[in-house]
Amino acid sequence: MTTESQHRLSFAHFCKLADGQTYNPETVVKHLQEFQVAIPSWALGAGATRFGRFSIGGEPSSLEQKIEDVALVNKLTQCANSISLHIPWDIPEDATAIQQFAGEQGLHFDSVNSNTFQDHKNQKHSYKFGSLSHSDPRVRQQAIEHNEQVIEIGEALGAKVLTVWLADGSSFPGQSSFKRSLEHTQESLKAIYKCLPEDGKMLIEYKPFEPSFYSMVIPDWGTSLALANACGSNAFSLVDLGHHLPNTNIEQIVATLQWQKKLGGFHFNDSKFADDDLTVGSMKPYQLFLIFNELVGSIQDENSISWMIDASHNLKDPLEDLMQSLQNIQVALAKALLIDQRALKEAQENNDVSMCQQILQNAFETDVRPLVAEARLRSGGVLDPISEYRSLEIRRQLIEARGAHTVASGL
Ligand SMILES: [Mn+2]
Repeated sequence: MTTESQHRLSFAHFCKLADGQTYNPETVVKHLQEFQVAIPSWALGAGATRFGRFSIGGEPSSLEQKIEDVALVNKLTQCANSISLHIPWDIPEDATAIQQFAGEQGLHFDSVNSNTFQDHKNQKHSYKFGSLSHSDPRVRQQAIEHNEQVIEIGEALGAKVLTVWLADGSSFPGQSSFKRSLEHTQESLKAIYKCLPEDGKMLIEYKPFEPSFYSMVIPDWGTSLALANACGSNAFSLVDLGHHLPNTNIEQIVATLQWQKKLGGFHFNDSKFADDDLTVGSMKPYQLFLIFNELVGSIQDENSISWMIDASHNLKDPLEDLMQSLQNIQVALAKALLIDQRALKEAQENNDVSMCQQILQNAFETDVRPLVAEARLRSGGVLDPISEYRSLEIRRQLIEARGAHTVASGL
């Protein structure tokens, strides 16, 4: 474990070595302090596979408790000042009171997520065979109205971003018509889009497979982009790192969507196969760095992308998992900010392939942890969030207060 005085030494050492480099450590620290990632309300309990769920104890059982958990993560890390809600898992009974409660803890609501991938209590029509793409107009209308309700809840909470992810698809060839499903989806999304507030945004998330195995109605960025374009200027694509087939060049997708000015949201996680929802940066940190290399332009200009962690698994303490994810996001961002973009452009123009690789790897191999810790300390966080969390025995206290067998709402 690094002590505060060791940190001072390593930060001073980093700054000294940065003499003559193209980056300014102070500027990187400033960018790190400004970069905030939303925490979803479903990432605070033990996640699950479809085979089982193992409670970790002390899980939040109300929206207030979820807000308290996010506030705790933010207090230690100072880079997670917003919360993203899943409706209907977390419908606030009194939106004004909840917004105030979150505000008192330094948090705001970032985005609201609709859910038409499972049937809700007292719902008239089933989503078993789809929602916005369903062959039956009554089901589509019900799903549209659900999204409208989510927009309203978001507005009451000060969240202007609606994220739509559809589980719609087919598991057997011939089960549904690709074209008709897309036409229905487009028509439904346009109806939802009309209900957005003027400064609201709609983010359309894609996924190549699962829960449907033969086809998903919105399987890729191209389909998501086409639908966003059909809706209007406030509709965007959302990239979830786990929603790609193995070996997909996600950084290129990010660049393409930025080129089209249609990258609106980003869900961080990591995976070995596809939607594994593992800790950000735990599997492919170089890929994360390359993605941030594409993103740094928009981070430095104007931050209009909604950033969120979308991970949930069943082994670690979820709060520790979130703190590790946040650290890895900041590390990847800091490394991307070290890249000598001018030299990279020159090497690219000269087709100097070795130098291009060298420039990226020089940045990637730099230990930026002193910069990340410095940013955290300057913002009022702690040097080592997980050590602090463990030495304060927070999980033990949560179990004492909430019980050993509580289960957070969600999957
Ligand atoms: Mn997602």
